[in-house]
Amino acid sequence: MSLPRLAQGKNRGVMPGNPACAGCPHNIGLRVMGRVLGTNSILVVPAGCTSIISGFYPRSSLTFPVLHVPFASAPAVASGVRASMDIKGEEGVVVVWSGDGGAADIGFATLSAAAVRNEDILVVVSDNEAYMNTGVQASGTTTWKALTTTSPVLGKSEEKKDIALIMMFHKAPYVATASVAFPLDFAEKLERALSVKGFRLIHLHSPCPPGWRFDAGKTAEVARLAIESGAWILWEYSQGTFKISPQSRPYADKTRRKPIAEYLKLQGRFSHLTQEDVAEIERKVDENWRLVLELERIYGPQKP
Ligand SMILES: Cc1ncc(C[n+]2csc(CCOP(=O)(O)OP(=O)(O)O)c2C)c(N)n1
Ligand SMILES: [Mg+2]
Repeated sequence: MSLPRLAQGKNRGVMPGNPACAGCPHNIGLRVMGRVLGTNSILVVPAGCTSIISGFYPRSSLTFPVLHVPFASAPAVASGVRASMDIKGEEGVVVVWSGDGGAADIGFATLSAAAVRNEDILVVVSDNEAYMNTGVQASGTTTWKALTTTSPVLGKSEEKKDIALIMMFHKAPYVATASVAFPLDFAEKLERALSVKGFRLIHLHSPCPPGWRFDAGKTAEVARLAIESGAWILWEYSQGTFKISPQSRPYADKTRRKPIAEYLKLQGRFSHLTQEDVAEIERKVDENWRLVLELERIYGPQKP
């Protein structure tokens, strides 16, 4: 991907002065997406913070044409938009821009069905690990032990659902993880997704200052620490081949990872953790790495 293309159009994606909270990760993701996708795309947005960020009709802070749709329907609506564009012979990319609640929980049935039908759509799940727009309720992707307004006092008792791996095992043509701390990696993955036909999904890690309770100036720092501690792993599965991304590769070696406590201690949602909890989270990180390395062994460029 060429840098000049990324640099074009300063306010592509989302314009300044919109109603997002300070430090909002969705804003970062939308901006990167706007620069890569350009004007030849349409966004289908289920209910979530982005419905608010886009503003009230007839104004819009988003530079894409946007369809605001009921929560559970976004991938189904996108499939219909794609079909109608194909009938009319119209070019362009149909993108579902969804929160984690919209994709992994409430809209999961239509997401799974669109993947099974191999619809020619791109889904970006901006995962802030809770239902933020309605006041930080736990979602399927909220991390174990995180405090939310619907979790027990000691934090969420269930595990984080891995929506990217679930979609990979739909045998979708393109599935990747990304992070708002690495906009160029996200941009390159968007570009590669655009070169593939069929169902594509990018799971974007999006730390949320008010929801995770950290300083609004630290969004990128928290996202970066997630990578450096190994808690979030960047990888790409394209047309049957699985690869760990270069930004995450060093952290396959456990000794190079930052202590998970450095990532957790910046976030108020983990302020109640005991040392045993932190050790257990570290163990889960190790386990996840073993899984991802095994996936690369089986589905990697040098398949057995
Ligand atoms: C069927 C339905 N249930 C609940 C709601 C209320 N609601 C609107 S936005 C939202 C939270 C969305 O969470 P997520 O998809 O994670 O996006 P985020 O706000 O975190 O960006 C909820 C529960 C709704 N609009 N429709
Ligand atoms: Mg969310």
